[in-house]
Amino acid sequence: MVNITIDNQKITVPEGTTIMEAAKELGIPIPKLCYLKDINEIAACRVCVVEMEGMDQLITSCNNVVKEGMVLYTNSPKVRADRRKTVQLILSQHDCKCATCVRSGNCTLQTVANDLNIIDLPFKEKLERAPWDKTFPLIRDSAKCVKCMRCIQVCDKIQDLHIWDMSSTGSRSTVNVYGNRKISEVSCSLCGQCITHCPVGALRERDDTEKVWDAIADKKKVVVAQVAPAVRAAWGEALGLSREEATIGKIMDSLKRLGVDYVFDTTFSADLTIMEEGNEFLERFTKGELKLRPMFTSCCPGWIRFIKSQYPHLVPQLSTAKSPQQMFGAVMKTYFAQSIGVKPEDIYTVSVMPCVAKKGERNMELYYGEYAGNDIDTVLTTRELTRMIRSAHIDPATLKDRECDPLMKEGSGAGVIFGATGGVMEAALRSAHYLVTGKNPDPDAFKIVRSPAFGTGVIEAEVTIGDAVIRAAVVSGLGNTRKLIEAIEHGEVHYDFVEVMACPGGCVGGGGQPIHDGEELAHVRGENLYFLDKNADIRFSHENPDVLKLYEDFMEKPLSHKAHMLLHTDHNA
Ligand code: HC0
Ligand code: SF4
Repeated sequence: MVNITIDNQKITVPEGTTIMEAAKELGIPIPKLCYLKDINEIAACRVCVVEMEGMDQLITSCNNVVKEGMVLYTNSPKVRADRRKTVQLILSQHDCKCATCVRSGNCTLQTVANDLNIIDLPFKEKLERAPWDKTFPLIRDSAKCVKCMRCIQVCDKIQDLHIWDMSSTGSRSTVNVYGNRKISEVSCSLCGQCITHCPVGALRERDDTEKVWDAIADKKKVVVAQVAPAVRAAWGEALGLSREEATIGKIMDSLKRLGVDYVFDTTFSADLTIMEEGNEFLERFTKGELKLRPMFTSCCPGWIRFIKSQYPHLVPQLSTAKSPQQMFGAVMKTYFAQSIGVKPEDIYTVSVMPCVAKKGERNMELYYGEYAGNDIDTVLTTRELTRMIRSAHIDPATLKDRECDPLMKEGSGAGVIFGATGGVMEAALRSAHYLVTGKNPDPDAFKIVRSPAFGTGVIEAEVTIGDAVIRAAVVSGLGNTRKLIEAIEHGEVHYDFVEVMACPGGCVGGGGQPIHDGEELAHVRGENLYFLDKNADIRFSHENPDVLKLYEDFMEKPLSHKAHMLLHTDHNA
């Protein structure tokens, strides 16, 4: 143990503790901009400097560890002057148009500057303006980049994709797509983890809210929305609602108040996905198509982009099932459109997702007799939904619980847990058990595939269903995924069915979710989804009455010709 003094308070902490961590234990939050535990500990911003007795130079507190007898000051005149100057210099290279920034009110630089009471900028403004393709789902504004390197480190260390890099040297050094390429030319998975780890507004999703406002205003369009499982676990964070208050029913109410005509829950089509993908798996499994083992899940578009660019030879091993988002779009423009007597082209489908990659996935084409457009017309992230609610001046406290519209009203608890890593696998195993044995298992029989630490590694399970043993694996985060695939390729591990989600912890930790700088909330949000599943009336996808009715009245049966046309896709195309 090490004894030190910080701001005249004594504390004893274990060896190896950083000064910043020791101060935090004393209730002294040292301001920081670039630091991210275990990811970015490079002390690039120097905002976290402290003064050490007996030393002239200030030291950074995020990457220096305590030494016996240290006497430190976190807020001395020297520290304050230095920190102010550092932040003023950063601000001189940052486009400070806070009123038009998506991160205003949720920006670490803004908070640090406000806390230091900086109201004048003595340095000349020097902004970097690099071109960017504004049609791409991920937008970078170079004039806002503070060169903290978090995007580079998250993409390197967590996602193992290396999209971002430093370019130029010295005072001109900056961040850009590696090799100064265009973002659309490189293998960006669109997971959006760089966005959720950016401390400012330099990275964001393409804003598509105006497209939805236009569709709502268009009298010819029937606007039909769906809301993904993981959105319910996070949307209230940005609106000051507690987890208990922020129900899915209130999202439905808010969408209706925005002017959306019909509202649905993606858990309906998550159940539909289980019917298609579960049957597809059992077919591949029992036919013993060894070269197609393992079968990989196909619902995460970040993962689909990853496998296509990094391991194209494995693409045939993907399930052909479309994701729940896409399946729902196809069902809305056919079965649902027919039921309300509207042509597919007059249906405008909107999805609210925790995800940036879904904005790319939405382009999937829909054929219904002839080409009928895209399954989905516009994808909004959870953050965009909360911005629409705010811009419509809806007071969140006035929202009421509202049910989904008829025909596709129900969703099971199995569909809800899709939003957390392991959820798709667990839902699939619950229904596979029924399909094979004709009996329901205990709904929690397969909870072994839940991740105890949400996205820190691979979960493996051997599950017995009837006479068969299924070797399952669940992974989230693309760095973890790469390791798993290498192990599969080298014959070190053998699986029948593998679930992959690009974002650590699954969609609950998605790149479109509300941002809490430096705080990873996938775990808390995931627990929320498991709580909802535990308390759901229906816990098996194959018991969703609206899904069964869809098969009876329209889709015939899982894997029917119609189901193949509308609910499956060729990933090689
Ligand atoms: Fe997900 Fe999904 S679980 S990918 O993370 O499968 O985005 O929440 O909507 O489509 O259901 C995201 C979340 C979905 C889809 C579902 C799947
Ligand atoms: Fe999108 Fe979810 Fe995949 Fe992340 S894990 S890329 S949020 S679908």
